[in-house]
Amino acid sequence: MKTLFEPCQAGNLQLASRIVMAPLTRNRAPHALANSLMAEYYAQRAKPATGAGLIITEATAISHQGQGYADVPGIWSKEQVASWKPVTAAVHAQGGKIVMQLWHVGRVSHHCFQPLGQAPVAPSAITAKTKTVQLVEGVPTFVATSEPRALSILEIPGIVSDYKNAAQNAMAAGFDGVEVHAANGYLIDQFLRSGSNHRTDAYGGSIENRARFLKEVMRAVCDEIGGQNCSIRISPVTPANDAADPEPQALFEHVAEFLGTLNLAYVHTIEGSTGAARDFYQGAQAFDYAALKAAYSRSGGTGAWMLNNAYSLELANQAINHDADLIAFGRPFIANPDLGLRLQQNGPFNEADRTTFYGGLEKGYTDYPFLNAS
Ligand code: 8OZ
Repeated sequence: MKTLFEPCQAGNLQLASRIVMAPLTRNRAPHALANSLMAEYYAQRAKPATGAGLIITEATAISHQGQGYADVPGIWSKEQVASWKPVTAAVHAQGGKIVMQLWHVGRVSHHCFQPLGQAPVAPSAITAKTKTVQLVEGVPTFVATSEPRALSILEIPGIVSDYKNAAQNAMAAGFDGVEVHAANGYLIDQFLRSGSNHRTDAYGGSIENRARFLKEVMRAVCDEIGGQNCSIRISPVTPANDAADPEPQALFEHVAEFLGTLNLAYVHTIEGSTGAARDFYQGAQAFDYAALKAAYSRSGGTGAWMLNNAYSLELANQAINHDADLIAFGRPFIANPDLGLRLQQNGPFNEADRTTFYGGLEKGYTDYPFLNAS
């Protein structure tokens, strides 16, 4: 019997446990800069014996154009790189590991977050039926996304290059690697799915064409910092942010088969509906995750297989003995800085307070009690 509390090698990441802190947007990075409160929050969760074996940062914008929410951080400027160094140092001081999640929101944005107040960009000019978060006098407020404009094919290499630079910047800031955010209806996912991609050029139409942007981004990032330092997050059937495709099985098996050629550290899959039902699916039948993994292995993929979405301790240990190497926990890590210890003892667990998820300061961020202090 394997357990969550054992080491795991994932590419260049030597992890002391199989417990991963999932990426969590918290909207506490004014001016798109990391800060000392964020360093404290991540450091609280960084010790592998009591916290996470691996931390994945909140989604972090690769460019100003990639921004879609109030007070989320970035990694495109020198100032942003400098702001993250104390965060990686604080995590490493606890013996922890941390990778940065690289994010371009595409159409899930509002023009107020865009350079010169322009329209957000997307594969096609189709507005996402979803909301983004603005802070109105400090209060998180959900607002409809703006109508996007379709990217010209000539603009695509520039965005691929933004991912590459962001990956380089993340390594310069002291991260142990990067995770490309290809999930939850953001830009890469918008290219993948037929609901948001109506292009008639080399980036739309067939599965191969819709996967072209993902492939170009992943190749560029891997070439820049090495596949062993790279990973990806996908969500084959989520409806998050209006993500829609009637045939996710063939699409994502194609993607997985490509990923198997890259020598990645890990592949991170959200099962079902992000933050909701694990058994949700799009398409004619339930999604076959075993076939997804088989497609990855078939093409030589040996990276760690990370799963996420509403895992209990029991379900996590089952998965670790069946199809998973790593399990990512999201909301439980918001409320339990020492989630690793609490899982080892099978509780008790603090409940997360939804009202402090997005925006604010210490409250609901760095003030959740540790087991030994409560
Ligand atoms: C919640 C609120 C804002 C963004 C994701 C980056 O769903 C997010 C996100 C989640 O991947």
